[in-house]
Amino acid sequence: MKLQGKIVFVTGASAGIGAATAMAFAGEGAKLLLAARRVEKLAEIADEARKYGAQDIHTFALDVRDNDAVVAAIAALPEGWREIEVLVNNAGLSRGLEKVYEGKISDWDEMIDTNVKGLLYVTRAVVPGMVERKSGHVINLGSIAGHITYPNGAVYCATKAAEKAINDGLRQDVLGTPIRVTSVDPGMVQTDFSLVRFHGDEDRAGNVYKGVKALTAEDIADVILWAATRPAHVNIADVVLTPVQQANPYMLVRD
Ligand code: 8X3
Repeated sequence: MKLQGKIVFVTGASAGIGAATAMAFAGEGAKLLLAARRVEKLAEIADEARKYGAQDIHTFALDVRDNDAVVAAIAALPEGWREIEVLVNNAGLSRGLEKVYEGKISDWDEMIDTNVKGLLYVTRAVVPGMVERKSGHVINLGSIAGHITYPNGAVYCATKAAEKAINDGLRQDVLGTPIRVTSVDPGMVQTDFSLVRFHGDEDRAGNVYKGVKALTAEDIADVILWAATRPAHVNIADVVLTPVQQANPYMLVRD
């Protein structure tokens, strides 16, 4: 699939995997629809993506947890920006690392509302257009956490297990159309993921990556782009990737 001039919509595009994904598709000459809550960060990402070769860029503020805002944003897309070819459902986060019986309800709400409900809201708003146009590719960000649950991570793992079920279910539901559905499921990626998980505790977040050559946001963007650029008859269902030093959430070898 060639992406020159195609519209690629990335949620959570202001940092990390979302921002790296914007650069990867920019390099293919795509037209980028970039959304995130932080519009100032998004403006910086857009400037950078222009240098990478994006044909055009449209940014807008979006909190995927707000279905009314999602529906309104998609309905308000300007002329020339409505035919979304690739949707990268990247917006997501982890909050807290605690036993279920000690976890913070507000952390759970944030994770479930973003990783599960937000992903569903954006999918529900965008995929009907793909079905109508008989063209499109949904790429969801999963995690190894959706395959194996780890202690103190039950709720985050549950959101990623839900992502896996939604990814598989959507692929079944669009069967008979040319639409493709892919999940990209990383292990340890060095981004702000741990800083967000630990509510800004830099020491704790830094320790997560100590002695490990973790995956980078660019590694993940590379896989997303690879899935999107396979021939139109090829659907990559699921890609699981970890650093070489990590076998699964339990098994990690540090230097
Ligand atoms: C990120 C991977 O194992 O830290 O989703 O949850 S993990």
